Amino acid sequence: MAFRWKNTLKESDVTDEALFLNRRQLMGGAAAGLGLAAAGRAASAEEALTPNSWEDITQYNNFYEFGTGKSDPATYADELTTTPWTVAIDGMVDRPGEYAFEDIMKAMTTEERIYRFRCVEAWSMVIPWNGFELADLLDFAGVQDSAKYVRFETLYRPSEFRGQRSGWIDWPYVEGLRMDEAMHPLTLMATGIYGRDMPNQNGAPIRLVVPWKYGFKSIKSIVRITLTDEEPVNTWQQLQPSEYGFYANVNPEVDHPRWSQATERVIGGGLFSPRIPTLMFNGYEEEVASLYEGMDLTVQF
Ligand SMILES: Nc1nc2c(c(=O)[nH]1)N[C@H]1C(S)=C(S)[C@@H](COP(=O)(O)O)O[C@H]1N2
Ligand SMILES: [Mo]
Repeated sequence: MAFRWKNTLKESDVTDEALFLNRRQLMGGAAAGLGLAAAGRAASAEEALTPNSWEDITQYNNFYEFGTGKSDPATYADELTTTPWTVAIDGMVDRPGEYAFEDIMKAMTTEERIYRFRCVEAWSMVIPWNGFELADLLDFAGVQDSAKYVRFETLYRPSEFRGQRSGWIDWPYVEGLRMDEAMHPLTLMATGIYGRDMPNQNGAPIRLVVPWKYGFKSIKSIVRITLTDEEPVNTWQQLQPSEYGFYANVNPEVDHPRWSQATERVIGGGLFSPRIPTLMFNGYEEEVASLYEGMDLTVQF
């Protein structure tokens, strides 16, 4: 059963960003009630994180469907239409279907999660997401025992995604998770930021957020979720397998072949943008290290 933590205030209590910035994420009493040994694993979730500004989060993006520049997603975001939107859930599930985004939202309860976000390019932010646990959506669809992985696909629509008119990436963008990673309570399907609907440049209307992995795992604008028994080949692994793997766990001890992963540049620091040490599993080690026991993380990077 999933553990949960709640915020001290609900979205309805948020009057402005300044108030928002004063909030802390707290471990909910619910988790203790479930009898989980919450103390250790709550450590990073409980820590006060100061989110980046709305501007940082929505003006400095990676979303190659809109172009490769950091400001391309914000510049061309309006070219994408996100209504109507459906998410196909298929493969090894009991209730496959084309689910309308609104129906998913009716079935799920969203909450706020303030997470660290670390790109493989060695920059980072702190982002206040709104969303629900992927596990809840997978339970809703009914995962069959034969399923070992989850494969995600982004919308393919070159008429609106100008980046898809060039073919250097084999569109659509694809990502994947192992089943235990997908079911982990930190793994979020995000539908908003700062209590507002997800901006297009951040992956509207629904995207994945896996806070202990490099940002490229957090696939945007999802239209298909497939339960499978084969490890999916994700887009960056397909493009450059010597540099990007399937797991992509944040790890300061395993450098990218072309740069160090030991530190990261904090977005929003202006000219004096500080570099801070990168944390193992991006600071979520207590919660997720057990998933990778016995694995050589230098080989399965
Ligand atoms: N479909 C799709 N998803 C994507 C990407 C992309 O280019 N296309 N870029 C990834 C990378 S490299 C990062 S760092 C994050 C950036 O998310 P953000 O712009 O919301 O910060 O989105 C990830 N998800
Ligand atoms: Mo990234």
